[in-house]
Amino acid sequence: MKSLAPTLLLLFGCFVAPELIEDDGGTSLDVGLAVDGGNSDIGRAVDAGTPTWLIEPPSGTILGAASDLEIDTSGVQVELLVQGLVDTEFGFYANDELLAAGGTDADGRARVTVTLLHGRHELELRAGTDTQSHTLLLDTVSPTLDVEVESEPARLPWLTWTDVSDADGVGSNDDVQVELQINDGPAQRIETILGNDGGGRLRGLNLGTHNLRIRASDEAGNRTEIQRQVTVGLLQKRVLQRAESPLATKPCVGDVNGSGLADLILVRSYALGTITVNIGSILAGNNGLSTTTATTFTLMGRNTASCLIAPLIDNGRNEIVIASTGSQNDGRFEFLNWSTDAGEIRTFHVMTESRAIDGSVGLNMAFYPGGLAALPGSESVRDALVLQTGTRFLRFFDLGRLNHDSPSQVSDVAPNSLVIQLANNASSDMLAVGDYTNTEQPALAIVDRRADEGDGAVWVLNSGLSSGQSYALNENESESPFSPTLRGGSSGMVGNYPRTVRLSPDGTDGILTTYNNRTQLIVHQINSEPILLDVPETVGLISDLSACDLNGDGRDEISVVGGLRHEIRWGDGSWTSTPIQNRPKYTVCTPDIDGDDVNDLVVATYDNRNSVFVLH
Ligand SMILES: [Ca+2]
Ligand SMILES: [Ca+2]
Ligand SMILES: [Ca+2]
Ligand SMILES: [Ca+2]
Repeated sequence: MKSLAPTLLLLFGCFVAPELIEDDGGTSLDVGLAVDGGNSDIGRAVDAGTPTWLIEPPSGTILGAASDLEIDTSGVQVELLVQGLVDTEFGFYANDELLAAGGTDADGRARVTVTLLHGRHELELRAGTDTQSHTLLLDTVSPTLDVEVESEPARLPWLTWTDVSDADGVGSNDDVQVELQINDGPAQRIETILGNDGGGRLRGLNLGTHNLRIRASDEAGNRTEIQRQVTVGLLQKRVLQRAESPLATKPCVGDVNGSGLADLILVRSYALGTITVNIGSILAGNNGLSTTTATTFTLMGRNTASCLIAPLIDNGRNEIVIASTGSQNDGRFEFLNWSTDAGEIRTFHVMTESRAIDGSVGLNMAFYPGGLAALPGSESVRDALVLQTGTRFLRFFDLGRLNHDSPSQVSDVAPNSLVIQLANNASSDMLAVGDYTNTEQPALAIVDRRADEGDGAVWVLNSGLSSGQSYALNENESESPFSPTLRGGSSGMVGNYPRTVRLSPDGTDGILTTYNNRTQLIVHQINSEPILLDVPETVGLISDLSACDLNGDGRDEISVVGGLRHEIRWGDGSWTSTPIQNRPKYTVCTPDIDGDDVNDLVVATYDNRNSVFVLH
């Protein structure tokens, strides 16, 4: 394509600002090609014995930047290809003024050039007694376009485009296509990316600054381009608390006060002489995290082991479950209904059975929707609260039990519950819930890195189990359905900190764990080869993982903390380190905590203030 735009500026002056013009060799409607090389024949129609002249480009054509036009300083030169009577002289006139003259050859063909300005041109071909009108529209004016973008760093920066018009008197005012190109990616129709409302939020961008080109093109190919930049950022806030003792458990998150925003629960342990006191605190989600002050509540158990937030009661919000050891080897699960007034926090609790095989609480708790089969006389599966009681047992606790007054017991006599014996001792985090089997029903993954003599195995349960039964996970193939669904196959292939991860928006969930002695990651998916993910060495030995979509594109980001620092793996596979480097310990993905409709991250450290940060 010839360099049209700069010459047009000479011809017509500054009809658009120079920085908005781009010459990038875009698509060209090459009107000159119709008879180039003499091979094609534009033909000669005969209508009732009257010769009709064929002219290219045809009458009504809109010519512009997309056409292969010859330009000089006196106007836009348009080459017309003519076919009619042989060896005949002709001329093109506008208002009786001769614009171009020529003569056809022995094949009846000729080429002439007319010089035109922007606008509609009613031409007339005169050849002997033949006359024929011919309209050409020349559009050298680019469309209008205005673009605004979010100026502050944001996770999903917004972009609006307005004033899209081509009201230049030639052709349609509205036939304008707007495209968006992000960095070096392909240009796409902006509506495909941001919808039809003239604005939207840019998804799938990693941390950092991104270059945007927004181009409006009219039907003649004239373009207006605007360049903008947006910056994707994570804001970091430190949670303010009255006390600074170490966290007793990994933080847990969920909307416990019904505000629609997730809340953050932290449990810390304090030594008072020989007594350990557990204090819970809540940072209520709030718009923009304008407050990061946490309020506290008291817990009864001795040593807190784990924390879970789940919809246990049908009240449109979540409850808090805290598992802790009690006195005399009794474990204890406390269920808290949050209230803004600490004195009105309603607490249920259940005890594990003293001196029995399942007498202590473990780390593992999970909310497993549909984990319990329907009771006789009912068709509804029931949601299960999965609690680790004892080193080798999981109990599916029936939530209806929460209507009973505490204390009650989690034991063999707990109504409508069931017990699963694990293949090995469970001394670490081993449960995850997700859509691993591509069914409507969420599945429970029990991830045991000790199974198969250290190769590791995963049991995936995806249908409700019957109340009152005892089950045992078995490593042998023959004992379906309680044999492993996935096996590591070699040492280190099934690791620690199992989490649910979705690597592509239309895939199924995978199970993410550490790999290779906690220095790398692996994703297991049923019926697929595992996917290895290299972790930057700067992380050190991995101490916790979480996964969720942080930039709104349906691909989960993975948050990794290790002995040395905190890094995020973006959905496209690139890594970004955050400023948190002082002994990061836990990382938790949380549903939106600050009101921007995007998931957020919590990172807790063992620094000298036991800091907890929210990255939002
Ligand atoms: Ca135009
Ligand atoms: Ca809330
Ligand atoms: Ca993502
Ligand atoms: Ca958010």
